[in-house]
Amino acid sequence: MLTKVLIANRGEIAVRVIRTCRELGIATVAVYSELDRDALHVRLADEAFALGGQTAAESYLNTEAILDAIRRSGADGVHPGYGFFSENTDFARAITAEGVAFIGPPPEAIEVMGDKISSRIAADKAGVSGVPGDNTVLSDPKQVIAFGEKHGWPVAIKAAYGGGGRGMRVVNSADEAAAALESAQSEALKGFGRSECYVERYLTWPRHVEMQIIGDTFGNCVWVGERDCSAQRRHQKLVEESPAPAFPDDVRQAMGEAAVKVAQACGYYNAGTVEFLFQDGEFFFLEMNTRLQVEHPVTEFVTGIDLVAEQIRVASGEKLSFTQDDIERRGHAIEVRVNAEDPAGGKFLPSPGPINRLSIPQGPFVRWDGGYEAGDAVSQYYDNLVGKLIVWGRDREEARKRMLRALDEFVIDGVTTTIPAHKAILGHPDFAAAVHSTKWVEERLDLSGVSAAPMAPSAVDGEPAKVRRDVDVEVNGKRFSVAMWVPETAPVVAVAGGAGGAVRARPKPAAASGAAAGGNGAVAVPMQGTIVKVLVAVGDAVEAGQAVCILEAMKMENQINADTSGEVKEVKVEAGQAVGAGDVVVVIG
Ligand code: MV4
Repeated sequence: MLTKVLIANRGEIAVRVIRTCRELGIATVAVYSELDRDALHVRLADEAFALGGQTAAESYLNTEAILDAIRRSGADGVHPGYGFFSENTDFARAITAEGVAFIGPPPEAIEVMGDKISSRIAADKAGVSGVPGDNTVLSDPKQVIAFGEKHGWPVAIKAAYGGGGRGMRVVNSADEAAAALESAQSEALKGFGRSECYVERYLTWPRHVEMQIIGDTFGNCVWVGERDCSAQRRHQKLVEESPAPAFPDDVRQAMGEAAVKVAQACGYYNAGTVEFLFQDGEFFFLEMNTRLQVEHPVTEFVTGIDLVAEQIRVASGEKLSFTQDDIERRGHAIEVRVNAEDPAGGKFLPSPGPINRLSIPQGPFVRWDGGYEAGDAVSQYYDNLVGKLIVWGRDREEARKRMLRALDEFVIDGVTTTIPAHKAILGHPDFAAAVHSTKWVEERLDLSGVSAAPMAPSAVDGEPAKVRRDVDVEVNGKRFSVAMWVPETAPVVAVAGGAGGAVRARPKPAAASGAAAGGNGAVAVPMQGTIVKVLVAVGDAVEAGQAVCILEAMKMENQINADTSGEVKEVKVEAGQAVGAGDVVVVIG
C-alpha cells in the first residue's frame, strides 16, 4: 500500500481524502495557498507545505510548486480530488515519471474522454449508444439543417472539447442554425481554446442519471450504482440522490453494464462516472467524468463502500476489495451542496466571507463532508462549496424528510448559503413525486420568495431596506423566537451565551476578502474566466465593495467588487469577453 499521500486540493474534498487515509494508516500531506495557511485541510493533515500565491493559478495549479512539495514530503501517491489537476494528463504523467502514483485513471483514458466526439466514438465502439448525433466536426450550418430534417427538431450543437453543458446551443428550426453554430463555435473557442462542434438530437425533458464505476489494474471493473443529479441550475448540481427515483432494476442493470463497457473500451481503471441522459425509459451516453465526483458520498451511503479507500488500493497496485456480485445497494441517500451563494430570487450570487457560527446537523444517518469550521473564511478566490450534507433513509421519502429535518437544524452565520433553496427543492411536491427533470429548477421552481435574510414585506419606498433577524427572548420563563425587521445597514444579532435575550448590534462582516475600501481604483479580476455581465457604466458613482461585474470562472459566477468608492472612469470589458488573472476590468477615479 501507499504510505504517504499528498492531497493536491483544498476544502471539503481534501478533508474527505485525509480522513480515509488516516483510517488506512496512510500519512497525509496537505498543500496550501497563502489564503489557506490556516485552513481545515491544513490543520487536519500530518504535514503541510506552502505553495505560495492566492489565486488557484498561483497555488493549486502551480505544477512546479506541487512537484516540489511532493519531493520534499517524500509522498508516494497524490490524490488530486476533483477540479484542479484531477483531469490534467501533463500533471499525471509528470508525477508518474518521478515514481509517484497518481490516484486516478490512466492519462490515455482521460484524453479519450476529454474530447466529446472521441468519447462518443469510444462508447459507440463499446456498443453503447449516445444521443443520436453526428460524430463529424461541423463546418457549415447546412450540416445542422440536414441533421434536423432527418432526425427532427430541436437539435443541440455542442463543443467537442467542452463539457458540463457550457457552449451548448439548442436549435429549434433551420433558420436558427447558422447563428447558433457561429455562437457555439465562438464560445467554444473562448472557453476551451478549440472551436470544434458537433450536433445531436436535443432531448427536451431528460433526467441526468450517472453511473459510478471503479476498476483495478488487473482488468476488474464493476459498476457501483447510479446517481440522479437532475436538480441542478446552470449545470451546477444542487441535489443528488441514489438510487434514481422510479428507475427500474433492469434499466439499472443495463446502464451499469453499459458504463463498464465504456470504461473498458478506454482501458480505464480507478474511479470514474459515466453520465447518461434518461428519457422515456431509454438512456443515452453523454460523457465520462474521469475523476472522483463531488456527489460520490450518496453512492457510499447506499453501498457501504469507501470509494476513496478503493481508489487508494487500486493506485497501490492492489485488486478491488470486492466483486460485482458483492455489491449490495440498500435504502436511499440524498446529498445537498451547501455553497456560499445567495439563492435569493434564483440568482445564486457568490457570498464569500467569514463563517462566524457553524452548527452542523447531527442525529441518525446524517453525514457532513465539510471544508470549514466556525472561524474560517470562504474566499472569493476558490469554489465556494462549504460542504455537503448527506442523509440516508430506508426509502426515498424517509431520506427526504430526514434531509428537511437536518436542513432545519443547520445554522451558519456570516455567509449566505444555498440552504433555503434546498429547503424549497426538497419540500416541493414535484421533487417529492420525483417528476423533476434537468430543467425543473430553472423553469418550474419559484425561488423568488427564497432569501436567507428576506426583505420586510412592509418595506416602504424611500425607507432603507429592512432585513429579518431572528432573536430568542424569554417572556415569563417561556422561550419565544422573535423576528425583528431592522435596517440592513445596522444588523442586530443575538449573542449566544450572553445574558438571556441580550441583543447587540454588530457591524456587517467584511464582504469578500479584498473588497475593502482603499484600493487604487483599478479593479482587476482574480482569475481567468469570462465576463458574463457588466453592472456599471462610465460616469456611475460606485461604493467600495459594490459589484461592478460578474465573472464566470471554474464553473462559478463570481462577483467582482469595486475596491474603492468613486466614479467609474473606464469600463474595459463587455459581457462575453474572456479575461485573464489580473486583468483590469473597471477603473474608478
Ligand atoms: C443534452 C441535453 C439534451 N439533449 N444533450 C448539459 C450538461 C452536459 N453534460 C450535457 N447537457 C445536456 N445535454 C442533448 N442531446 C440536455 C443537457 C442538459 C443537462 C444535462 C445534464 C444535467 C443537467 C442539464 C441541464 C440542462 C441541459
